[in-house]
Amino acid sequence: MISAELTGVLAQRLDTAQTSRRDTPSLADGHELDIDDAYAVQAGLLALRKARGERIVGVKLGFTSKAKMAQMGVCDVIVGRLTDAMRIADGGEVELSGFIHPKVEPEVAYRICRDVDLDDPSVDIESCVDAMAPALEIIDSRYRDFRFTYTDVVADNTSAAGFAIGPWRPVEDVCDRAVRLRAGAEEAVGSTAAILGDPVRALHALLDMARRRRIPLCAGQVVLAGAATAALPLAAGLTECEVAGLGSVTVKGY
Ligand code: 0L1
Ligand code: MG
Repeated sequence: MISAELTGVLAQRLDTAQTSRRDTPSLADGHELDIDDAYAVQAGLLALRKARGERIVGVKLGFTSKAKMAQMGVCDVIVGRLTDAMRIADGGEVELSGFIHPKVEPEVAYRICRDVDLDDPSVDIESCVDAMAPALEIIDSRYRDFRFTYTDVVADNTSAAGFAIGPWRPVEDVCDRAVRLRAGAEEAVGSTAAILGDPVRALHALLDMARRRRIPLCAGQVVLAGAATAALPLAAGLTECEVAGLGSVTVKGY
């Protein structure tokens, strides 16, 4: 376990990388972090954002596909936090120079409608969400050349950098819906089944992680359930995520 002082130093290093748009080497080059250390650095990073006036508006899950878990050699999802500064309006503009090397993922979002009591063993997480929507997540690893370890990415708030949510609609079963991501000239197609087999499982995985990591889940917050395809580079021009039956959400890079 690393010291509180080093936790603060590493959080500051990642925060500076994000705010200056200059990448940083893997924390694993020189430091041995375990997963608890990594979440502590993430908390330090969030504290720095809050000190600048940002508000937590949601949570996100990462490594929700078998392919990504296998690539990272892990069998657990990771969780990060979304702030109001990361929010982009549906159809809104995104300045590419505000990031280091941004990529975009097509996702499904849920809206939490009541505070979740993490200590209530009988809590029904599915009844704590009242709406869902197609979503885009912008990820922007702060690590040089995308070279990072499992603990690195957790410390880096799971690469969270931006998100846009399409029109909310009532929650329905979307276990295997076609998903299309267009990002400039590139396109990726997939299925919501890539998100833990069914995006609703992301809610249960989130509850488990929130209990283990004491992450509050509050009414009004957004949950990004995970990516339905591999990420594409965020490019100038139109980026669109379309989920069959749910609709679409766009942003415009410039
Ligand atoms: O799936 C996710 O949202 C986590 C992304 C973290 C890894 C990356 O930056 O590629
Ligand atoms: Mg994601």
